[in-house]
Amino acid sequence: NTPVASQSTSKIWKLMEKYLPNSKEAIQSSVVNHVEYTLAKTRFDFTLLHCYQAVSHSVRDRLIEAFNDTYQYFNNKDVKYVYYLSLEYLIGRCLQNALVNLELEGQYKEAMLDMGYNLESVYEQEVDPALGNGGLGRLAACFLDSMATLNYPAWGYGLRYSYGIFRQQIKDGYQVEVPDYWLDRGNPWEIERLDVNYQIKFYGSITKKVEDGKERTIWEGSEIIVARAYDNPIPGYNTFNTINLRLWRSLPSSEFDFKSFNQGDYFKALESRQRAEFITSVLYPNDSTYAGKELRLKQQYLLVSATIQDAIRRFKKKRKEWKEWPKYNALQLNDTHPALAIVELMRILTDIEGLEYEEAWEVVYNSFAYTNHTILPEALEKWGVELLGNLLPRHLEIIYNINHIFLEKISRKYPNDWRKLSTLSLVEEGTHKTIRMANLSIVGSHAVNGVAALHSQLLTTNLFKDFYELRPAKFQNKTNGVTPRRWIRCANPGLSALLNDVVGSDDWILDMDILKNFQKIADDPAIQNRWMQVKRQNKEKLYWWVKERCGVDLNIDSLFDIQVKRIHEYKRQLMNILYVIRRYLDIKKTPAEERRKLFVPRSIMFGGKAAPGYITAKRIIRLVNAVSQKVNNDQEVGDLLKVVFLPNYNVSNAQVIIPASELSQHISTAGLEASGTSNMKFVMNGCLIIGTMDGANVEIAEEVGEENMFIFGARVEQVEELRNKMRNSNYRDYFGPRLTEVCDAISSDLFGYKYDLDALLDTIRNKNDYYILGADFESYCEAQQRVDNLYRNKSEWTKKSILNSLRSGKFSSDRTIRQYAEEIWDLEPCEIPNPSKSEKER
Ligand code: GL9
Repeated sequence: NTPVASQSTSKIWKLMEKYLPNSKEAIQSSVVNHVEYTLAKTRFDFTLLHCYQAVSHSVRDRLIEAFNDTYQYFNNKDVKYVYYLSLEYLIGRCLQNALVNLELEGQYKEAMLDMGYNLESVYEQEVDPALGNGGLGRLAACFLDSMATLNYPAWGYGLRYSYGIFRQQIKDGYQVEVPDYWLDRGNPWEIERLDVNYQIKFYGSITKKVEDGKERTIWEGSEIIVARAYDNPIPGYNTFNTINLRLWRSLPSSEFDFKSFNQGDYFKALESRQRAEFITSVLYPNDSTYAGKELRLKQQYLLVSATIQDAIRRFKKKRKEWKEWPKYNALQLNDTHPALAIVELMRILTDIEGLEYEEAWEVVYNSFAYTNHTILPEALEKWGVELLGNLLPRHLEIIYNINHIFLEKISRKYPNDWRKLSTLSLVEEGTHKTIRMANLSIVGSHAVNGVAALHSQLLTTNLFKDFYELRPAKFQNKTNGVTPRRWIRCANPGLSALLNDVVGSDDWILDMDILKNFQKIADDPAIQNRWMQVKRQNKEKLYWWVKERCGVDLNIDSLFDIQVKRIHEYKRQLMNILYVIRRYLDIKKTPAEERRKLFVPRSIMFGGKAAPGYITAKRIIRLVNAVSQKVNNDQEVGDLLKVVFLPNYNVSNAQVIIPASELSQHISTAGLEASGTSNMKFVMNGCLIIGTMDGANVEIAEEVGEENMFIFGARVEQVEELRNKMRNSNYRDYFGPRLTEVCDAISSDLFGYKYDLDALLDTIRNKNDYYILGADFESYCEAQQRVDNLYRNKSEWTKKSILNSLRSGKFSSDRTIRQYAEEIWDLEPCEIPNPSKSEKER
């Protein structure tokens, strides 16, 4: 594998110094080149899909130029890197994003139109890579965009699942999951690195050896596989910097199956190869719940081990001492899923590199940081010691070691405080002994953060209280953010053009805070009109989307009221649909001639996937569809009320749905939504929020003003008391008459599906309304009344919509990433020189 240095290779490098030109002719010829030589297509079998593939390859060429230059430059400058470790990345479609970030969208649009293709329909050919579940995975993707844009030397590391999150179909009102084999048509964006492979070991045994009076541990794995790198260039906006999302794929290792071949069992050898490939085959489709499966632990360890080996190989080239590692490397854990990285680095440093335990711990502790994304107890990862000890025996031993040393310190500080010892311990004792991955992550990291102010505060006062008291300085807040490149510039071109006109440039894309300087336009009738036009065009696009996929004809003038997110009891889609039923019953009770006076026409849309095993969530989808069927076919109601379930909510659908929304629902039980990130996208796109004081909603209210939102419901301090009150009473009392009547209507079989729907209602009726729907319902109805009242005044509504958007600057992920870089990673930007425009346009 050694490169041959000779005259001819230096000729290669000389030739490679040229950059691809970006004139219309040059773009056209590069596209046509790929049609002929990459796709081997002729004019007779050339489809729109092939057009997409050729265009993507031509854009990929440009990305690769920038990509190679970027890491070469970083390397020459001897920079510190941040490694972002995540089991999930929901990057969404790449083509438009790449063109926008390379500032080539205009040129490509023109070049393609000239050849008879509309670029927008080319975009539609791309499959949506969906290697994540929801907010956590999408956050990782927004962070990559911001890290590239802000010129931070960064790497994203994850897994290249063959199957992403399932595709959701709705059959007879039920969710049906269809496997998402997203690589079906190839993936022009990735670069397979045939030469970047690492061995990953599982199972086996450990032996101790004494060498020169020092004990050494040797772990011999009994199953060895290979992780291979697939690189995905992530371009920054308005910079040449392009960073790498490196995804690992599991493959069989050739050494391993020699054994079987020698034994003459050919088919057994093949089977073991397939088992190896299976590891990165499918993303676990759970949102905020821990499943405890061995295959998942294998996935986690594969990511961790391959990434740490890659980072070490890179560091070793620098020929520095190990104690300098934290000066050159920051490792960020996206939740506890990759927490074994802490242990893996400890293992390599002590067992292989021969460092003393304390030296190794300094290196590890000062480079790792951990982000917590939820306080839901069912999400906390706790690996059984049998499972962990069987798959990774040496890692379990190291965890026990870390725990032993940690608990000794604790008992010196708090003698005889058994409660503290047992809550802080990495090990949960009991009949089923487990390792608490959150505790491991906290102990092994120099910084721990929550994802919104309220959430970070709850971590220090509840979930991690004892850790906080031990080391308060370790705990931080980093309020989430979203990238305005994808969520305004790509998703809402109409609004982007309007903002360009208002600001006089597109500087807001890199500095959302400047929008605040233009707040006086909110009162300007001409701007208000244009603002409404943009919203209407976006609503029209969604209108057609809904008509095609759901067969429902919406009234474009009705209020578009949308709740899209994973289906979960704590997010309370159930409360939303119960209110819809309340509204339906009220409309029916009102004399026909008074209805239009009392009710604003509304189109209420739901979207989101339920985890395949989450029965209550699936019943919520069933209820929404049952109500939709009844209400949409009720002639009396007409366009006053339409209810739609939007199938297969994902990133590319979100890019259509969010800009079209006028009212957006973020109504979780106070204290349970760590942050939320779609709330930020909706606000940027001029939607008004109806929501509880939860997660980032609290900070959104601070920024845009409570008077520009519809806030309702119990505050976090009240929730526990309300739960207690309900526990001691009949649901008819804590529901109140309006909600009781709704439940009775469902139980009377008004919507059919009585068995499923009664079971669903029992989750809130039987003195166990944990998410306090009953307690918040009246306040929710009042907030909905305020929505109707305001919507009647188009100008007032539009004014608030404008203010929401102009005041949303805080929620750009650029702000978030700067804070991580300065307050956790200690990382400096490093911008690579942009090859002169003239050179590119040659
Ligand atoms: C989540 C939280 O529930 C969200 O409130 C938060 O905005 C995101 C990003 O920080 O993280 N935590 C979590 O487990 N999920 C979230 O969305 N769920 C998944 O995406 C798996």
